[in-house]
Amino acid sequence: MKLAVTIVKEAAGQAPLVLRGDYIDSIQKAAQIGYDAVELHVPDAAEVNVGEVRAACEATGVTLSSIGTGLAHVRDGLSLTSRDQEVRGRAIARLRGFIDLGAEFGSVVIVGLIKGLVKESEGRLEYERHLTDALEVCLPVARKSGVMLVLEAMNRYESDILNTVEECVRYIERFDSEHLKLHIDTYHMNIEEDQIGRNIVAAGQHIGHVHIADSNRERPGLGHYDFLETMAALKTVGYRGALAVECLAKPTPEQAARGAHEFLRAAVTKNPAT
Ligand code: LER
Ligand code: MN
Repeated sequence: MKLAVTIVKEAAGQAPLVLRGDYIDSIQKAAQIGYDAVELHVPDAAEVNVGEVRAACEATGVTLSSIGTGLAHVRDGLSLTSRDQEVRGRAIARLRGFIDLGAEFGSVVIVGLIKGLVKESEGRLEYERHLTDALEVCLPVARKSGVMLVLEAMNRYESDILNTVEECVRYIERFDSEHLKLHIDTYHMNIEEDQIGRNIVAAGQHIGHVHIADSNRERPGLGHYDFLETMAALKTVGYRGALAVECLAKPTPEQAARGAHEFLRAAVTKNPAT
């Protein structure tokens, strides 16, 4: 299993994104620490200099496992389920841009906060209709580009829908597409799941991406989350994607990245088949 760390140019201090600043510096830092990959968070794919990022990846051997798209919602207010048709249209265009970027690097594209919230939509039924319509537009684009979209199960305090693994799997199954998978996040699962290991195993082949933070969203090792149980469950389902560290950048971004890497490397070693 590849270890990845989140990178972002600018984000709020409390955002659970680790290495901050210039992408090229962060890719180099991730490589120095020993990460196999980075997860790039950006509000708009058009803000990424593909040539520069590709050169940094080639020079360091670090790959771009995943693209985080939530900043399109946080910074620019875009939502696939907005009551405003024009906003939905811009969100879909933004997601298509992320798919094109994912195709350049073989990255999965996260559909997390860009989904929007029910309370910002016209209502639950309309929310589901708009989300389904948006995915029906984007999935053929993803298929053509060989990109996987991953729908993140997020806890109730951050999202008023699609909180549990089971709820997300039920929704994803409607599409019957190899290009739409489940994205789990240990921090969210710690809040929402009744039994984490069992529910990961039940989700099985649907799992397409994994975020890692401890129960308190600090780097793994600083809370009470049972990472060995999650690793064993991921091994059982044959998960081969990245474990991407998305945790608070404390006490400093570099210390969070180093500490998380050290902890996860040891956990993966205890669980050799991962
Ligand atoms: C937000 O809590 C989160 O987990 C992000 O991955 C959403 O894009
Ligand atoms: Mn997450």
